[in-house]
Amino acid sequence: MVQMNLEFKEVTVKIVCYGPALSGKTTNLQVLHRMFDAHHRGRLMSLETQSDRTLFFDLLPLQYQTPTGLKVKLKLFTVPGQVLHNETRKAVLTGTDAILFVADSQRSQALSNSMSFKNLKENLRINGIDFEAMPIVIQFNKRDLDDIKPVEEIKADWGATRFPTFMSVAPQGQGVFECFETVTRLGFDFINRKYDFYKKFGFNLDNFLTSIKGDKINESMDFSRYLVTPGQGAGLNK
Ligand SMILES: Nc1nc2c(ncn2[C@@H]2O[C@H](COP(=O)(O)OP(=O)(O)OP(=O)(O)O)[C@@H](O)[C@H]2O)c(=O)[nH]1
Ligand SMILES: [Mg+2]
Repeated sequence: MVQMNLEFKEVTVKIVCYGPALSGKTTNLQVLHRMFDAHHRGRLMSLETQSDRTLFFDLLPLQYQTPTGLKVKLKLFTVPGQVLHNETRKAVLTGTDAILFVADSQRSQALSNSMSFKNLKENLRINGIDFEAMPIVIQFNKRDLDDIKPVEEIKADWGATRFPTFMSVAPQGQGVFECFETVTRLGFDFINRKYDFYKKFGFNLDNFLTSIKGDKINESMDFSRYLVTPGQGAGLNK
């Protein structure tokens, strides 16, 4: 749930990267950290075990100020995907405004993907968050590997969903910013529908996105190449 502090003219939005173990959630944040404008990004905080597995979470904070003086903070979190860390996943999901679900495209990971998606639904329910209303973007990562599910098969498995769905190769940055931008648009638009946020606070989402983009992003962004399905009724402002 968005935190609005009118006294300090501050808004904090939270987006969580969810998904099965080793699907590439931490990699998404590492790549985004490199892509974002240095003036707007904070330090990427990662709490890992020795073998690079997320033990608690990663956090990438972004800060931006509107010309009217409103401070906008965007906090990007990852959850630990390993099954045993469910208590941490529940805790990280608290108060989330939108979710990027990072799935692993390898055939061998199909069951892990669907179990993780079920786990997401259950943990949202436990947190008292309405799954049906939650803005969600799906990323099928690891498209560079062998034995991945073809796009047509993924579409057939998942059916027509409301979730915009992208393909990615996270370490190469392919599809990463596109997912980030889409989930951010959905999250902010969702908050705006509830709080009339843009008008009340003089906030412009396009200006925000333009400001936080580093130079590299404009060169590499390619929605049509990575977007597989735009989702139904996603209400994208594009
Ligand atoms: N080939 C390939 N490897 C990837 C891709 N994305 C991530 N990886 C690799 O997969 C491994 C796991 O990536 P992480 O980003 O740590 O995965 P995670 O989802 O954060 O994993 P947990 O923290 O355990 O939940 C790392 O070795 C990454 O370099 C991809 O698109 N292609
Ligand atoms: Mg991780």
